Formats: sequence, structure tokens, C-alpha cells
Amino acid sequence: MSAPAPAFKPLVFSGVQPTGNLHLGNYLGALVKFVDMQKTHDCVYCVVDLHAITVAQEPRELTANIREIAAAFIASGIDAKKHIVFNQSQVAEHAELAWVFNCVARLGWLNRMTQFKEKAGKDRENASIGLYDYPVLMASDILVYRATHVPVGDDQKQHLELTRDIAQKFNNDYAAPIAAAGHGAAFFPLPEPIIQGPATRVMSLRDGGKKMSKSEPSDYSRINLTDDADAIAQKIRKAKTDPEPLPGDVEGLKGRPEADNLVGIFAALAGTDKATVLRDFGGQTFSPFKTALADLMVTKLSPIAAEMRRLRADPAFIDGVLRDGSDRARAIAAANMKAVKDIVGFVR
Ligand code: AQP
Repeated sequence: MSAPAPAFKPLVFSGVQPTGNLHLGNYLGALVKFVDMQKTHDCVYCVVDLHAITVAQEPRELTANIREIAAAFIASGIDAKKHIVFNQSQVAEHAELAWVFNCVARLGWLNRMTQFKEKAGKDRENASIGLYDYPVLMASDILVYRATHVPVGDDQKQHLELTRDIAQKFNNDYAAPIAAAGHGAAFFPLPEPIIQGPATRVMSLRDGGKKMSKSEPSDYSRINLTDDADAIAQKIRKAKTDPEPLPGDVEGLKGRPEADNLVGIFAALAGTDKATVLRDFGGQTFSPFKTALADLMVTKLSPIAAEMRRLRADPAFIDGVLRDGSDRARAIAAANMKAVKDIVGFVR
């Protein structure tokens, strides 16, 4: 008879890359959920700087961006004392486990990853090996804490599936030493992606078919968390729409990606759903809707921007938060890594 599957202690892990200004997509797709989940779970939130260097970064800018993301975490309402906020490169076990997982993951699995194809573009031969291996490092980020829940935007769904495949294959490949060491039928949990709500994929304000992204050249395509009220109002006024009035129900948003996106953003910011928003605005032109949307956005985002500005002026405080978080993260990761080394058969 095989050993029973262990019940893993619930733990949340997620990360954000320090690759530039955080935008509304990062906020609604990730940060809002990060804040929410800390009410019910122990949480580990990471500034994933090792991921950032999979594409070229200017070192001084990278340093500033790491602090900026940590500031955004805190300004959004993450409690860095109760939970863990740190940057990935301070905990070497992420990279260490990634090597073990490189030997577990299959080439065919990685060849299917759509984000690599999008990011590498036509010049694939020139992409870094790190960019190709990004999803394996992401699996290590999550599993080095044996995390059970991962709040992310919809674009990370495929990477989460790969994380589960890697965990499953490790558990199968090493089933005998895992059981012999008293871990039961599985050392790693199969982490659950938390992808919920009306804004799991916020789209560009200029093109409803493209994801809102930090690396999109046009600043008009996104709302940055640090945009002031004038910039927000202007970007929403200029946001692409279609000539029809807003529909009365969600069905009417089909085939209207820009309208769908703006209604989803409104619903997420208001903490409601698209149907409720359309009950209020259905049948109206975009003009009054856009004014209400910009006002709501300013109300929600401006306190965060103000707190980020305050924190930006105190880098020593942010560095202290990251150091303290790294120490606590390392304690968990090191214990799990020791167990992995024993399971794999390394001498330590
Ligand atoms: N448009 C989006 N809608 C909803 N969620 C989003 N996320 C990113 N864009 C959207 C979620 O934000 C978290 C952090 O993402 P990331 O910065 O680590 O990486 P990314 O997904 O590559 O973000 P960008 O903005 O597109 O960055 P660049 O342009 O540098 O590639 C993740 O949970 C992600 O799902």
C-alpha cells in the first residue's frame, strides 16, 4: 500500500519582477489578491530580481526598481512584519532548487511555454538561457517554501501548470526516499493558482487584444501605480473604445474587447462584478463612464502613490524590510533544501 498523501500547511507565495513601473494590471491581477490573502493565510511575497535579469537590466535602475516594488507591496497594504517581504537574490536556495528542477523538468515541457515565445520573439537564438529557464526558477520560488496557493494574473496560468508537473514528477521520481524520510507520498504540494475576479487579465488601454504590460513602449497603454490624477484622467479619456453605447448586460460585451476591459477594471476597483457596473452604466455613452472610472481610479490609487513616494525617500527602511524578510524566508527555504538534498542523495 502506498503512503498517504500528506496534508500540507497552507502557505501563499507570489512574486513580482522589478522590471519597471508597476501598472494597474499588476495591481488588480496580483497585489489586490496579495493583500486579501494575508487575512486568511501566512504569505511570502517576493521581488523576483533573479527573474528580472533574464533580460538586460541597467544595474542602478534594477536596484531602484527592487526598492520600488517592495515599496508598492507595503503601500498596497502588505504587512511585512506579520508576513514575509524580500528579494529573491538574497535567498540562494531559490537558485539551488532550480538546478535540481532543471534535472526534473523535460525539454518538451519548456518548449511549450508561450511566454518564452512571446518574449523571445523572432530573435530566439539571441534570447538568454535564463529567459528559457524562467518557468523552472518560478517553480523553485514557489516550491522551495512548499507553498500551496499562488495568487497570479491569468498570464501565469501555464507556468503554474508546469510548477505542478515538476512537483508531481519530483514526488514520483523520488517516491522511495521521500517515503523513507517520513514525508509520506509527496514532498512537494501541487500548488493551486488563485486567478479570480473581473480583472485577471487587464488589457492595454490602446489595444484590447494586448495585455497591459510594463515593457510596452507607449505609456498611454497603461496606468502606472504612481500616475497622478491628471495623468490618469488623460489616459482614461484617450483609452480606445468603440462607437456603440455600453451594453446593458455582460453578454453584450462579447466582441467588444476595449469596453469589456474598461468595465472589468471598474468592477475590480469597485469590488463588484461587471453585471453590477453595467446595471449602472448600460445604455450610456463612454464619456460619463470614463469620468466615473477615472475618479474611482484616482480615489483608489492616489493613497498608494503617496505612500510609495514617502517610502522612496527612505531606502534604508526598505532595505531593512528586505533583509529581515530574507532572513525569515531563508530559514524556511534552507530547511526544505536540506530535505531535498537528503531525498536526492547528496552528501551534506
Ligand atoms: N495585464 C495584467 N493583468 C493582470 N495581471 C497581470 N500581471 C501582469 N500583467 C498583468 C500579474 O502581475 C504579477 C507580476 O507580474 P510580473 O511583473 O512579475 O511579470 P509580467 O507578467 O511579465 O508583467 P508585465 O507587466 O507584463 O511585465 P513585462 O512587461 O516586464 O513582461 C503576476 O502575477 C502577473 O500575472
